[in-house]
Amino acid sequence: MNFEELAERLDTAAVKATATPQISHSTPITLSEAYKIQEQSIQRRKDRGQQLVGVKMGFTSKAKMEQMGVHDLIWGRLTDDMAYAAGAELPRDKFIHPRAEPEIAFLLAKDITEEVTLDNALSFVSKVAVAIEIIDSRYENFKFSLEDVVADNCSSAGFTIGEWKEVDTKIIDILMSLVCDDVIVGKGNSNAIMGNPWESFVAAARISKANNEPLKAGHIVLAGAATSASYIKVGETVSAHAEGLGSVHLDIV
Ligand code: OOG
Ligand code: MG
Repeated sequence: MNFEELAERLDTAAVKATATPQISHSTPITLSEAYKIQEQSIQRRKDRGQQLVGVKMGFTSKAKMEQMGVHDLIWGRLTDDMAYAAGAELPRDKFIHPRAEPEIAFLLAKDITEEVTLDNALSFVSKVAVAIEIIDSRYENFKFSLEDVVADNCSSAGFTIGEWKEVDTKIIDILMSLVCDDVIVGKGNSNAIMGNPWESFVAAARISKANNEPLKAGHIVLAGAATSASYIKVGETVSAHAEGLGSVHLDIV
């Protein structure tokens, strides 16, 4: 099977909300081949008129790595059809087995044309916000290898972003939580994200540039969850809270 066929298989699984077997069970692929498959699956979305709106980082915290048994930083692409307005309804039947994560989002102030470091990172960002990421592995039982999940665009399926706050709003060492109805289902400290969530932004800038897809003004970066992810059910309201950033929710219908 060639990469285009694998990209089509994953894309179709997403469109039809039907799980597919792990690629690695039948076809050994390398990490760079997995990113190639990811790129081709995103190209299929672009061919349908969808647009790239940013990137998401994954496995930036121990909580996430331990939950999924994958121990390397990964990155995926966000397209405009994945975006939901804050407080919107999320139709459960568009997904296979969706999970939610509380995240921090960055909004790019300008195109990235030079090296980004912790010292200059703030100058590339206009706003920060709390966000919910909806992940929905296209693989059966939400199980995958590192290469599988990368090929599957890092399980990206949806996201919503809370009120954008000024870029100097504190995002280091803040409490973050995910609440389903009134139950706290996950909580952690933002520093669980690479010791400092800004490190995730720096990594996103470096990795996107290295892959010829440099971040542009208006793009969004999701830093990765500080907590493990939770399955979401019809009828629930899921909300993410981050100290000082406020909260955002989705109603699962
Ligand atoms: C992969 C995506 C990981 C994060 O925030 O770490 C991720 C997955 O767990 O399915 O989005
Ligand atoms: Mg995530």
